[in-house]
Amino acid sequence: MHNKGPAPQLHDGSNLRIGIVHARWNDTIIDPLLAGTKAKLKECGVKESNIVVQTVPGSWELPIAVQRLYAASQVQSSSAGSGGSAGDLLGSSTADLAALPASSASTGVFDAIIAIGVLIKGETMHFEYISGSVSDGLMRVSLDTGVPVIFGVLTVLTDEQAKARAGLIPGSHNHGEDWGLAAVEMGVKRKEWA
Ligand code: DLZ
Repeated sequence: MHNKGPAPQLHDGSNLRIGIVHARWNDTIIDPLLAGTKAKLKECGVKESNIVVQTVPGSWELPIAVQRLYAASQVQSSSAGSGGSAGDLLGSSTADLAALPASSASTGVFDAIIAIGVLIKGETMHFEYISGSVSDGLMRVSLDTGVPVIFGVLTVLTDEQAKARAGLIPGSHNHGEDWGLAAVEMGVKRKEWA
């Protein structure tokens, strides 16, 4: 059965700064989800230099990474011009930062952060513990900080279900696109509601 999401809304993301944190588990599913997310951000006008991508080992690490990335952007914003970056404060790998042209890496508080992970149920209770904690953790970070955190975590029972949500099966939809649109809409609305 296919769940119907909301009709896509395109908002103007040209003034937004968006963070993406993704897990590295299940990378064959993560990669197309990340690509779909970024494609929609750009379609909404978000500049490449205003998209900061960080990685963590697995989905369990997503809440702390989102929290630190946001906190780092606040520190960086209040000492603008000091030359640091949110990535430095998060302790990111240079490989992640290398994805951004150093000269164009923007500074400022994130308007929204997208957390991307793929949890596939195995034979043990890992799935249940991680998916519950991660969803609770991401909601908590969002409410505690006031930054919209987009829930880009697939919690699926099979590889097939994951592929069908990453656009990897003919005719299927890439959910990353929805996450990109949601981030822009919530980033714009957050500014309006400030
Ligand atoms: C350990 C684990 C397992 C079994 N499955 C997944 C998964 O399907 N997706 C995912 O993102 N991460 C998984 N992990 C790793 C945990 O999220 C975490 O990175 C480790 O337990 C280290 O804290």
